[in-house]
Formats: sequence, C-alpha cells, structure tokens
Amino acid sequence: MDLELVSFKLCPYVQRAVIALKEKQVSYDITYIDLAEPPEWFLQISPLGKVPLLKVDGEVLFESAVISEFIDETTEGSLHPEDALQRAKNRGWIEYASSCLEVIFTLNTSSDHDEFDEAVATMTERLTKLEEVIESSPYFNGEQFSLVDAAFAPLFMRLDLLEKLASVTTCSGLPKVCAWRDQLLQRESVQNSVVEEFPTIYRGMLKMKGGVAGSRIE
Ligand SMILES: N[C@@H](CCC(=O)N[C@@H](CS)C(=O)NCC(=O)O)C(=O)O
Repeated sequence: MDLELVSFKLCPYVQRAVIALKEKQVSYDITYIDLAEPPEWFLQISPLGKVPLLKVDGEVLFESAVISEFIDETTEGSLHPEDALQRAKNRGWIEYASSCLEVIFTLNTSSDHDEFDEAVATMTERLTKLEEVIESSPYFNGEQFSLVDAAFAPLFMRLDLLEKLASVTTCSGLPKVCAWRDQLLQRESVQNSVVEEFPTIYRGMLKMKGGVAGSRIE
C-alpha cells in the first residue's frame, strides 16, 4: 500500500494517525500544508478542508479516528481491545479526547480572561472525570498501548506545554491522569509523532495568537 499523510505541523488530530503509523511500523510519506493558506489541491480532496487526510493508493480517507482504525486493521496485531464492549468503550473515550481538544483551542487562543478561565475549569472538569474512570496502568487498557492512548497523547503534549510555557495548570491533584500523561509522553512513538521543533512552533503560535496563554510567556 502506498500511504501519504497530509499534515499540518501543529495538528493534534494528525498526530494520532502518526502515532498509529509508528506503533504499527508502517512506512508512509508525509506532506505538510499551511492551514492558513491551504493549497487548492488539498481543498479539492478534503471534504471539510481539514487535516489529517490519508491517501491510500490514491484514494482519500479523512477523520483521524477512521484513519487510525484503518491503519490498525490493515496491519499485523491490534491496537484495540479484543472484547467488543471494551472496544466500544475505548471508542467513546477517543471521542471524549476530541472534545477535550476543542477546549485546547480556546486555551491557545482566547484573549478574553473570563472565557480563558472557563476553559481552564472545563478542562480540569474533563480530566477529573477521566481520573474517575482510569482503572489500569501504565496505559488506558493496562500493559498494551492502544488507539485510545494515541488519541489522548496529543492532548497531554499540549497540556504539558501550556503548563510549562504559560503556567496553565489543569492536571494537578489528579494522580492517575498525571501518571498516564507521563507514560505517554515518554513513549517513543509519541515523542516522534511531531517535528523536532514542535515546542518552539507551539510557543510561537501561542505568542502569535496573542491570547491569555501567549501573554504569560516571557
Ligand atoms: N474531527 C477531525 C478534526 C480535524 C481538525 O479539526 N483538523 C484541524 C487542524 S488541527 C483542521 O484541519 N482545521 C482546518 C479548518 O477547520 O479549516 C479529525 O478527527 O480528523
């Protein structure tokens, strides 16, 4: 199979697909676009004008969860639980991770202090709910790294940077979430799922957005 991932360097959804590709040791090409000025060829093939796209022998897949499952299903082994009920529950939490990523957008960009504080509270609430359901370690399903881990890793990478760069604290007092975050951030596939200069680009984006988070960076 000839695989080409269409990416934007800061996109957390693309990162999920990259983690799945790396976990499954699949070779692929990656094409970066600038979402501020998306090329015409991209708009022609992306139904919602969003990344990631995965081109498979010329056919186009969109939506990170769909792409990650496709990568998983077409390669040896599985990054999903065998049990259908567990698998369905994992898929629910993958959607939950997506809803948390929407809050990250506000944390990155909002210049309204009330809106920003509300986003911090919402993120903390979401992570507290997660703390209540985590039953296993080191990963969500125990010893085996799964697609649900790949879905949360980009969120934790950004929360970690927001905390380090702009003192946005959302995980404190949540030991299971913190332990899971630390495991994920140490994993090779996660570390290699972004470009080397990712922290610098992320920092630059926060500054450029001129929001509350950006204004806290020296
Ligand atoms: N539900 C989509 C979300 C993808 C998404 O929101 N991608 C963002 C970049 S991180 C995007 O392409 N935004 C461009 C736009 O909305 O115009 C997925 O999981 O793949």
